[in-house]
Amino acid sequence: MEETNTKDGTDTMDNRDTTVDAFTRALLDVDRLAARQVMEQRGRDMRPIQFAEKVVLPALERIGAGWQDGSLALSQVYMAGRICEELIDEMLPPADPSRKNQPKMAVCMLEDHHTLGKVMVYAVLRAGGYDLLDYGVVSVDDLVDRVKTDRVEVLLISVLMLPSALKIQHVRQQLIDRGCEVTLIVGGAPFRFDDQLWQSVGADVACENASDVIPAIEKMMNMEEKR
Ligand code: B12
Repeated sequence: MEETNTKDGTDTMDNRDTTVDAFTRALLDVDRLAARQVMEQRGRDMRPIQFAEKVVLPALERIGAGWQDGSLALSQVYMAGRICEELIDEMLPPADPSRKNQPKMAVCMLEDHHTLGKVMVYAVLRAGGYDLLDYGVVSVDDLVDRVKTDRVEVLLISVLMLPSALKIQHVRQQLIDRGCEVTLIVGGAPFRFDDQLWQSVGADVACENASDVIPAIEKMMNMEEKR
């Protein structure tokens, strides 16, 4: 059975499932206090990013599946998302004061209002010592204008809807047309469902989790140095 990196090494999948159950229940009851209690209890032996990825993400996926099969209302999905947003904001650490020597970076959601993935990517990078611009929700044209003006070298795009993911190819094409050499790192549910999608929309890298972003950027920087 898979183990997580806990202090005493006792966090089995069963433990984690119980935590996901308790957290999901709290979200569906719109019980912020109970959700926070689960977070605080698990926070003793899980790093914040682990909690976000191993508990928050599966709980929201379960709730999303409930909405798809008609057993839950969109309002429940919405409130669950809002509570998670507040908790993630609170638990992910603030910026590391020692900023890294790094390429100019920006993160955005492309015509998509599913904010949690982007919030996590931004927080992980800031906590890891990277500085980056946060464009929020942008359209293709607006994004390309801003990337050009800000001379962005690495662009991180988060999308959760397939139509938004497909728009990334227009971003890539416009960047080429306007002579911008930009590394595109993408993430979000459509890329988890289809592992070839990132290539077909012209991205350079796809990350499954927010915590994969730092290794991806480091690898990219090492490759640049060797050129
Ligand atoms: C919560 C939720 C909502 C909430 C959003 C609340 C909020 N403030 O974010 C609300 C209720 C508002 C909502 C609305 C809608 N939703 Co919705 N929603 C979800 C749900 C259940 C969970 C999404 C989520 O927050 N997950 C948790 C976060 C943390 O996960 P994540 O974003 O994937 O991020 C992780 C990784 O992907 C990665 N990552 C993400 N981005 C990036 C980027 C980079 C650079 C990197 C490195 C990593 C990375 O890091 C994170 C983990 O570490 C999903 C179901 C699902 N399976 O994803 C549906 C889902 C995304 N929604 C869907 C739909 C259709 C909608 C609506 C159109 C519904 C409607 N009819 O109105 C609207 C559209 C809103 C809009 N215009 O954007 C569909 C999309 C289908 C599709 N294929 O296109 C899904 C898949 C549900 C489904 N199965 O049908 N939704």
